[in-house]
Amino acid sequence: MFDGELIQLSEEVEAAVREGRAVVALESTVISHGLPRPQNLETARRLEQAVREGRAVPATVAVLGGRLRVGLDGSQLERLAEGEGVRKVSRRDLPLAVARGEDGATTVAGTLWIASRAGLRVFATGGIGGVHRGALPDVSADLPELARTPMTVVCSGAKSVLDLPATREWLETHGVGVVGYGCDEMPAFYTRRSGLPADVRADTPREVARVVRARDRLGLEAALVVTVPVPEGFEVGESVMEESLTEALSVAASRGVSGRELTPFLLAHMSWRSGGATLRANLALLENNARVAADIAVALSEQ
Ligand code: PSU
Ligand code: MN
Repeated sequence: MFDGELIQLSEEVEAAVREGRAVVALESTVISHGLPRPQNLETARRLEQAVREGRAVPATVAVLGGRLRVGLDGSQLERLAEGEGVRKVSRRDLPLAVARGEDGATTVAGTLWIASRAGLRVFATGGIGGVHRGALPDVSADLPELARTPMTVVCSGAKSVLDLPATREWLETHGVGVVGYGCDEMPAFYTRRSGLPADVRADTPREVARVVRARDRLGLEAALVVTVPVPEGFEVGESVMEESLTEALSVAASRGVSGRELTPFLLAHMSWRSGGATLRANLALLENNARVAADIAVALSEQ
């Protein structure tokens, strides 16, 4: 049985959950491991601000000193952005970080686990993990966690570094619905299109809220993934995308980068190789997704 004592909600988040107000969970791996300094701390603050501008309460999730935290203050965000000794915490890492009293930045999987137990229903991130390319079936723990957590996850699809068709099939097999928010295709993170269909299109927060309520009434436990394309003007050009991705994948393979290191390595290498184009896209889509998530959380709290 889950020991609720392990989770600590900030006062603001606790009050909002208790009163049924709109709350948006935010992950912290992107702060500690996904973005370079100083953009990481600036982004963490900007995402919280974007959620507030949408009239929802931001709840960044992390592990601090072995305690599961939902809703962080400024100095806690700084501690994560420093990154020193911060573990990347996916589902399997939760007991390790708790047992050792460590600091940990939660992935989509880790955040889903904690946020759902804190009573949160909407979560904004950049891109979910998925099935990696290559012979080894490296499948992110994000996927099985999505299959068993009834959360609404707003993202820009799965990163183009992944095997997108395989990731899309995985979601379908495991009952995770994909909504195209203002689009018919699943976006591919840095680019607006993937050639892979969403299950349904929604153009307003209310339409998304209707699907979420139906899912809940049916008692289905899987997440609903709401995919939002990177804002126009920040999309990464096709040739830049192809070149930086091909190189990142081959450098990762030649250096034997794998496991938890792989995703951060690919993102950093592509940003360097693209002259920052992928980083600019990443920042733009993160902020945009936080805004959309706030709108959906508000629509959900209105009934
Ligand atoms: N997308 C990003 N930046 C990130 C990640 C995703 O733009 O830093 C992180 C998320 O936290 C996601 C994790 O949950 O990468 C997936 O890592 P892995 O493939 O090791 O499960
Ligand atoms: Mn992996």
